[in-house]
Amino acid sequence: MSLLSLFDLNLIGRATRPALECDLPDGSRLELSFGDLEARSNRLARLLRARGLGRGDRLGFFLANRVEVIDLWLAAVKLGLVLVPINVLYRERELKHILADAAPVAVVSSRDLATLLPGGTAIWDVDELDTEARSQPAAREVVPCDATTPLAIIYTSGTTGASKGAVLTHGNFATNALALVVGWQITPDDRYLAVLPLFHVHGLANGLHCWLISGCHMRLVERFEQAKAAGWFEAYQPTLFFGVPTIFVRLADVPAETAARIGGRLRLAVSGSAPLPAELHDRFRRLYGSVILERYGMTETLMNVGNPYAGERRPGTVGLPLPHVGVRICDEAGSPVPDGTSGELWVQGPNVCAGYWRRPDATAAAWRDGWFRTGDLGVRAPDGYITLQGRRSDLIISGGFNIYPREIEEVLLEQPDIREAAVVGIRDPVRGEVPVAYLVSDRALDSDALLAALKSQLASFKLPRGFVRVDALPRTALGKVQKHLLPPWLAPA
Ligand code: MLC
Ligand code: AMP
Repeated sequence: MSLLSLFDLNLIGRATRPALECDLPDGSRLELSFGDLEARSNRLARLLRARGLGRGDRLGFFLANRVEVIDLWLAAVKLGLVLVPINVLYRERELKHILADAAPVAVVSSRDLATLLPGGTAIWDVDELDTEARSQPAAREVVPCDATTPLAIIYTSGTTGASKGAVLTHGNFATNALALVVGWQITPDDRYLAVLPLFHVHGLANGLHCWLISGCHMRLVERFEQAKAAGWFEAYQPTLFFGVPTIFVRLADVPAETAARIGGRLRLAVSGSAPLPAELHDRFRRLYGSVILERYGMTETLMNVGNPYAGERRPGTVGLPLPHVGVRICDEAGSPVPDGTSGELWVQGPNVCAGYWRRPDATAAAWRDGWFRTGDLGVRAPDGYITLQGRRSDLIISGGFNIYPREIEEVLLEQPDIREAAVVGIRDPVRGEVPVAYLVSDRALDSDALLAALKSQLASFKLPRGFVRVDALPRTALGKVQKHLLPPWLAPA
């Protein structure tokens, strides 16, 4: 059964069933059945074919959450296209890199975002596509695909400062979502409130695919907004909710009575993409009466490990490997370590991507004997529960978005008078971590000028919370910066 056959259980099998609701920019509410989604995506697929796209062609999208992303996704599944989702917070430097690397035929974008795309990009306006597609026939045309057919190239932060595209196949997405639909007992009666962005795998591979395969109902919002969240929960009464820890920090501010009402309907709240503090796990349980299920995934592997649906959801741990995922914890030499000993998590399974796009060197470095080296450090308890303990690299995760310090350091080093730069993550009660920059400079630092320079090039979540001038960066005898020896960050009073 292909990925499309799984979607067809609902697109065709439950065509008249309400599938989706979302708000339109004019304030009206759009409600669609699975049959409507089938017809919309067939029309779009025909239009994309008429524009010359076929199996294996790459098409970018630079869009906030909206129904057209779903149309595009379904059309790509039907035509064998390879979509390149792009984070809408990315700016010049990130966009130039992704577009040069993936070289998509075009990028589908909206009027407000398209202006951010580098000059020379072939941009297809999402509203124009939508209007043009309406005159296409609604009957389906399908290019057969199998588990090995690529469906997306998704960019993830690279240790070299430039991100790499993970090539994810129909089979990767199918196995991941099947395990979750069964493992989390998602049924057509569920109601899923979708707030995570569809340009990253948490919202896409878990959220969107669980919805399409289970046939539950989804309310899609453009993005999570703290001020509106309680109202969405109260009005929609979701049974399913997936978030990152920052979202759960925000939800912990909801008045207790409201939270208890929301929690009474909520069957499953899932957190992932960054560590969930045990204290927040506890606070959410007390407020909402719902025990968060924490899970661990990556762009390259989709979801790997999760706390059980039935059974103990142990705070501070990411739980147990999914049924199709092999997990080894290895020492530096690549030998498995005994339980209770820290090591690097290696994973294997049909969820692991096909490799990095046009990066045989990076692919060779990340795979060993059929295992994917995650770069995450962790330890397994004798009963199998895995606790993540950090990363081999100095990756920073802020609000569930990844930041490689090197990327910020490179831009800082391009600024006048900056001779050396080291960016580190510091703890933040809301975002988990935020970056701070330590700089060796010939003159006093002009924070505003530095921020302005960074802002034009990088996503806003990468902007340092502060700049600290130091005389020199601490280095080893071989010249490697020892970030742990930098002076502690003291927030301005
Ligand atoms: C945040 N912003 C967004 C946005 N999220 N803009 C557009 N779309 C989004 N989804 C912008 C805001 O406009 C603002 O910009 C800034 O970010 C901070 O916003 P905020 O309102 O203060 O947000 P906050 O309450 O702090 O919440 C932020 C957040 C966001 C939690 C909503 O960080 C988020 O959506 N995180 C999810 C990341 C995610 O999906 N990760 C999964 C990766 S996959 P400005 O310019 O005003 O600063 C993965 C693998 C796996 O990791 O499986 O786990
Ligand atoms: P990304 O590259 O955006 O896919 O991010 C993947 C990374 O997020 C993983 O390699 C982990 O470091 C981190 N991550 C995901 N889930 C968790 C979690 N539950 N706890 C801690 N870190 C996590």
